[in-house]
Amino acid sequence: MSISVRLSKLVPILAMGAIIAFTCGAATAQTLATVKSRGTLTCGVGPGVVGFSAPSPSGRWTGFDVDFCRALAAAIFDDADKVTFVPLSAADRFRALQAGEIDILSRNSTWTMGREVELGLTFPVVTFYDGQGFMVQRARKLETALDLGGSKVCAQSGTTTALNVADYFNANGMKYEPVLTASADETVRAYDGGQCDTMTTDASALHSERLKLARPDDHVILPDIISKEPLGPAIRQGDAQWFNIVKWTHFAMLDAEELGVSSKTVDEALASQKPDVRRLMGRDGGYGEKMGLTNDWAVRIIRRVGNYAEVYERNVGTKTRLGIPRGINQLWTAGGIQYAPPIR
Ligand SMILES: N[C@@H](CCC(=O)N[C@@H](CS)C(=O)NCC(=O)O)C(=O)O
Repeated sequence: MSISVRLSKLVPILAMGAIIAFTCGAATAQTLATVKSRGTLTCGVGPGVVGFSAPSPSGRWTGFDVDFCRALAAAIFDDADKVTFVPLSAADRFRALQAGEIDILSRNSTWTMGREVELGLTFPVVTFYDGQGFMVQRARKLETALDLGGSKVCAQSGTTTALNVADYFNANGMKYEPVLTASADETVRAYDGGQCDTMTTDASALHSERLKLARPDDHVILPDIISKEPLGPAIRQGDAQWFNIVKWTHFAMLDAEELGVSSKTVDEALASQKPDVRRLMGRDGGYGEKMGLTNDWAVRIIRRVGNYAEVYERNVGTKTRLGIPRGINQLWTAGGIQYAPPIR
């Protein structure tokens, strides 16, 4: 067979491959266009962890994870209410994202390697650095989780929580009996009803779930943190534009805090001559349009939702019922590990 024959056979095959590659790329890289034409962002959230995502009695969703989707909607539509919240259980959340039922999952989900390489998902940023803790009855006067040997341990199925418990008890040569439940409310009921001696999940969620107990003050969260739980939004792989928008929404809120721009000072900031502030406000650089949004995308986020500190303090901070200190979620300039790359 001559080379020309081989090539002529190859060309249509290569062309077809290019078309398939192009259409596949296009088919998966459409999240922003889909959201814009639908007129609302579809956001998967936890069904009811106060401070992170919970509906108010009037049906309005609030919380730290909810606000991330509101920030995205603000960036896209200049309207933080253009979000349809879809409550999802721990076990169902990643399937819903894979199936395209939501545009983004913002549900206290831990970024793990398996969830990326096995599920085809990606976690663009860490919005809340957390770790797993234990809650016990105060009257037991326990000082450390190392005294929990022989416990019945309540945890939610479909989470990293259940896996970490096994690692922790096995590594420390302690016996335990897992009591796995399907929802946070069930876990709380089981613990409050005495079906287990300790309840475990992300420490932030323990602060929230403690409020659901009959007598919250009778329970303490032990100081031990047994895992790394970097929490953040998840999206499907293969949409670089959407990946950038999600990532930079978080970074804009961090950069705004670092530069002292808040929902209260955003109008002043629009007149600032500081180069960093001018780029954040979209007065220089034109990065918003290059990302598929408008150049004032960050202004919209800050005005409608706030900077990172505002979102944190409003939902989970020390002045809320959860009372979680900023801790490692402080900015890097204040001793924490929240660090945003520069907008430039
Ligand atoms: N960060 C862990 C745990 C996430 C999780 O689902 N935590 C439970 C414990 S509070 C929760 O949010 N449940 C909400 C619900 O079922 O209402 C993970 O990603 O697996």
